[in-house]
Amino acid sequence: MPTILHTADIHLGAPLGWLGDRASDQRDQLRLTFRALIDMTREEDADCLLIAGDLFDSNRPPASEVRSVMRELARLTDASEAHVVILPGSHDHLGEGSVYECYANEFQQIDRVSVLGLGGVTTVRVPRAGLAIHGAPPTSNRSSEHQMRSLRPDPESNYNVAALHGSVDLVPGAPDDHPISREELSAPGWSYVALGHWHSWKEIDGGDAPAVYPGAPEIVAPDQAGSGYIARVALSRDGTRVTQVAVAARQVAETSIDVAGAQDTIEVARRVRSTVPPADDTILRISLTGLIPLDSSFDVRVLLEELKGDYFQVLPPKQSYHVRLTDADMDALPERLVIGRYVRLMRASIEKAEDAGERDELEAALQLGVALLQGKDVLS
Ligand SMILES: [Mn+2]
Repeated sequence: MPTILHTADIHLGAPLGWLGDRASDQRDQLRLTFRALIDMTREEDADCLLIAGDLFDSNRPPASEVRSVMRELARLTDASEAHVVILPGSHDHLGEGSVYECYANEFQQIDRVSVLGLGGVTTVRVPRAGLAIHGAPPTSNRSSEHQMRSLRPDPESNYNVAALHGSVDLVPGAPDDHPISREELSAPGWSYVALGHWHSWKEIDGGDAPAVYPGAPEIVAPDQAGSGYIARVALSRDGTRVTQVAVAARQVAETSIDVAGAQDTIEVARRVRSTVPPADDTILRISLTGLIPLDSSFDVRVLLEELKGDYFQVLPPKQSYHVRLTDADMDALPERLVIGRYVRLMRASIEKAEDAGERDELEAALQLGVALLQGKDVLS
């Protein structure tokens, strides 16, 4: 039974600045994950490793990045009968000066490695599997061209696979985001549609053949719940079976922490750790909510320091908590201080509020104003 390992959006060489001082560790991980896919293809004796766009994060990756990909591809094809089919994507689109044009000779010299579109080739055959893979890659970062429209299944092959890098169900207002229509996906004669561009696992319903976005195999952006997979595609006369296979070394954990009643940073850190257990493969995204006591010594910068080392990385928290002021707290603020004057003026306004909506707004402004006057970083 012919099998394909389908991946996309590896984004080798991505800057990953959002990871701060761990960016280069994650760039290394992208290479290691790619290497693991090479090993998996060899160990499973898959017929084809299919990369549906954005193998590279840009068309000008450092030479060392390209060479390391070449080495891995040669390592695979030396040790197995697998074919590797690469579809250029949006970041690494095909064209003059693109990474695939610049290194065209080197890519073509590796046995059984094909770049779709290079030299005008839009069909690659894998004879031992009776398989034909088709793709007409983007030639620019944005395009309103429909890649699927020029592809035709080969009647001589047992199985036909379309590889596309683009958007099924376009975001409104982005007609040039490499459109793919559902109607195109339901064209007859296809066994599988290998999609790339969307970074989370997504199965597109409606067509005869399964159409799947495997998503990025390793995290490349913070808002990617659902990435970290590849698709294992088994083709047979009875139909195509797609399995979701987890491959990522790291994942993003998102959590909302209620800071209510926390007297200090240690207490907030304890709440974080009990919600998301420390793990060095976890990228933590926290959002802080609730009302914190006026006399709390909680400090976000100290929290980040405190949690550093417990996780792979802790991203700067989203802060939507407020400092809670009791009536007694407010009475205790001396009127000669700006904060005391502010509280008294705001309370007078709240008393004169005309309706509940206005009162709520003024109360929120009071809490926020007090936090700001105390030098707390509540606006970021
Ligand atoms: Mn893309």
